Amino acid sequence: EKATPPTIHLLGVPVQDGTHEKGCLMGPDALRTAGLRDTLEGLGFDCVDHGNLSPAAIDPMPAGKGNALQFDAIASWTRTLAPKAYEMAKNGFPLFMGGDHSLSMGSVAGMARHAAEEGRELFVLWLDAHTDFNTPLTSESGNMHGMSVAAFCGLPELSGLYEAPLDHPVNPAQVHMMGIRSIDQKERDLLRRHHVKINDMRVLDEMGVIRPLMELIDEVKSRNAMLHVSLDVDFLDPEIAPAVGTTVPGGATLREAHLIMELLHESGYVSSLDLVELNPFLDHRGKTAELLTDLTASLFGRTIFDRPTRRPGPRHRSV
Ligand code: 5AB
Ligand code: MN
Ligand code: MN
Ligand code: MN
Repeated sequence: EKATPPTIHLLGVPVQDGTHEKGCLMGPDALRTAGLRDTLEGLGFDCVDHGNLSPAAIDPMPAGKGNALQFDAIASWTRTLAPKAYEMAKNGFPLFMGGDHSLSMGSVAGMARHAAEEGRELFVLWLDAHTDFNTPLTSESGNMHGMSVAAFCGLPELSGLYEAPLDHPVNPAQVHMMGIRSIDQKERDLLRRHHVKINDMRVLDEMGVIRPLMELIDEVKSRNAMLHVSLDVDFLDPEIAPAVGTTVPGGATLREAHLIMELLHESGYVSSLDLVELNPFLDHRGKTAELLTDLTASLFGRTIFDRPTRRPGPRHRSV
């Protein structure tokens, strides 16, 4: 049976209100400049670039924001992005170009709704130095890019971000994190309480990426679920990916990151992707934007040399 490649829907989401560091709003254009679309078309995919999203205005929200900064702005982005993500998912593979990581509050919520409508569950692979599981009550910085996972998992402190309470919150036990090396104290307790699946850097040091990743892929396959991948630039070691405000030393290597993308491609179960936290203002001659483009190419099947492709999953299979 021949697999049909999905159409890739590129969407720029130039949000930067989730962080105090300015520059993420240039992320989508840096990815365009690095040739993301041409690269994907070169791999045989049809691509549609939907341009950049702009958030619809909302009525200011009176209360319940704790110490979160820019709550209303992030709510506007989220309420605009979630339905857009949901619509794009019906017609192919949505690729969200950030923008800071608060983008995932909308992208994942939209994908979760799409998955539920297809009668499937949504798993999330969170590639990040951070767990982004703060709430307005636990966050020390107040920056909302550190609260995305808590939001799309339906923690009540963040429910005001959405138009209506989330019908399809992601199950925290179905959020698998890799690359983690920075967790805040109160965030740690929350992560434990909600059973988020955390593979910290120690796990990668000890067993590499294959074992924890195949554990996730096997679970996704056995449940015939969909898998959303959220790639924060700071997952990568700052030596190879300097264009990010929140660098943490000791990140994933180039080959670890590529191996993850190649295995994800072979799984055939990836439904959608966030490329987030790219801050082109901090880049060196575009190298981080180019690296993200190369990693995305691996996710869509670029190989170093011929390799027999494994059987694609149902997501990419023609009906
Ligand atoms: B990123 C920190 N936990 O809440 C906080 O880059 C960092 O999207 C959040 O992962 C980092 O401010 C958010 C200290
Ligand atoms: Mn993040
Ligand atoms: Mn991060
Ligand atoms: Mn960051």
